[in-house]
Amino acid sequence: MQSFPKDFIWGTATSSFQIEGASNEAGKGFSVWDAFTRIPGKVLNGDTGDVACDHYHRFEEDIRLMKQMGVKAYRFSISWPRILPTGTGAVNQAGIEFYSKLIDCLLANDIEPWVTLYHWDLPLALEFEKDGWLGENISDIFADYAAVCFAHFGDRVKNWITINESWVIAMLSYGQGIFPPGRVSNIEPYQVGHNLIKAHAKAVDLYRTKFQPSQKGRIGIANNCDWREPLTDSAADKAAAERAIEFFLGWFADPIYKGHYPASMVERLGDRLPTFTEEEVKMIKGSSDFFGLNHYTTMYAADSTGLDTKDSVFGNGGISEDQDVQLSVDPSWKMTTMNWSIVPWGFQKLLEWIDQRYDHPEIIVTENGCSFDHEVVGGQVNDQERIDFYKGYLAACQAAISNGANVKGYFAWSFMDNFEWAFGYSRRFGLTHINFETLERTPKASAKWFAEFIRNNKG
Ligand code: PNW
Repeated sequence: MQSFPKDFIWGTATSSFQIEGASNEAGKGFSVWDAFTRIPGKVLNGDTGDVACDHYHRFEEDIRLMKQMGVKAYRFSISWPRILPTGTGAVNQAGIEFYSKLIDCLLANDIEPWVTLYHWDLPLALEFEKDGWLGENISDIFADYAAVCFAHFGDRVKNWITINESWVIAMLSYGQGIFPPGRVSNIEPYQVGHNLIKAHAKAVDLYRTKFQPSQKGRIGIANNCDWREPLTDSAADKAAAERAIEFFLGWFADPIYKGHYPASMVERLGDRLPTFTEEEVKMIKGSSDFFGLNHYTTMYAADSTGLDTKDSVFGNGGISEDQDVQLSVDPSWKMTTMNWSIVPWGFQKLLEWIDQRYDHPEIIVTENGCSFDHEVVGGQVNDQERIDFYKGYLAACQAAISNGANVKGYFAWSFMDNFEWAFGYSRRFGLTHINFETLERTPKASAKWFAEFIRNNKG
């Protein structure tokens, strides 16, 4: 494999609810995930985020391990209810102090903080009082919270990500109902998506006008997308695959890079798709300093016009009928324990698709990784499958760069095993193994491999 550019950003990523624990400590308010995990049947084995990886108390040890891994950057998220327990109003000083110490410790170890403002742990009070992401003023409320973070941490944080995976929030929380608030609708996801885009743009506008001139950082958003490969060479299947990616990534990236939703969505959704005012378009267009991408897998896409795909297991959130796309996988593709197929070439194609559609943006891969459930044996975790995954996906990333894609950074998901949402602790994405009973950390073979890879690619 060719080496990566010299200034390439190598990092690992996590999120607050998935690792911190201390869910009811030091003034923190509850989030929608604290509540959702209490509803019987929502999370596998009844797992909660009460302790998680106990990162809140062990962050220094974790940063030591990161340092050993040689990463130059660490992407983590701020828990909104740890900063503002009810979502608005008074600041919880202990929350500010926690993230302040975390940031200082990273910088002292030459690790650049990449901070996500929202990785799904909405303050519960906002769900009760303001209808969460469906609420009319939620985008302003989010921008106010963002400003608190810029004001307290922006002197040291130079890389901001507003929202993690708007698609997941819209589709899994309001389409399929498998994430909080657990709603099932084919209208609400589009309203929520609309509010998320406005929230992102308002936070960016505030950063650019009030903070960026003195703090001189960058701000963007992290969207997720799988690759969709046409099942056959037919024009109908090619159009279906394109449409599927537009409904996935174009939904959120087109407004930011082009100022409007994809035509395929406008045509198919009619008045279920809200519209932006001219003033909003001005604020939204150009509101990302880099293209954050989370990528995990690939599926085939076929045109399913006229077929009932509503109940398909591969439907997108139970509202796949909006797209008329039938998804499938090749049975020869190897799968992770999430049942996500390992298809490195899909990653290359997606990076090149983004490069072309959005006119050569700077791409930061804000998440890529896999779940395999290897345990500790004789003090070691031999996760060869994870090493093979990273080898394949990093080669694909390199190939996209060789073909001209402007990829500038890569964050492995995840630094350590953690709370994998509806799957609880039963899925392991980490480069570091966690024993969830003793909370002992053990770097996996993949962590050593990744460290070596970074070393060899420093140029
Ligand atoms: C992302 N899907 O979630 C998140 O950013 C992480 O918090 C999470 O741990 C990681 O990927 C692995 O799941 C996703 O259904 C959840 O397509 C679901 C989907 C995609 C990403």
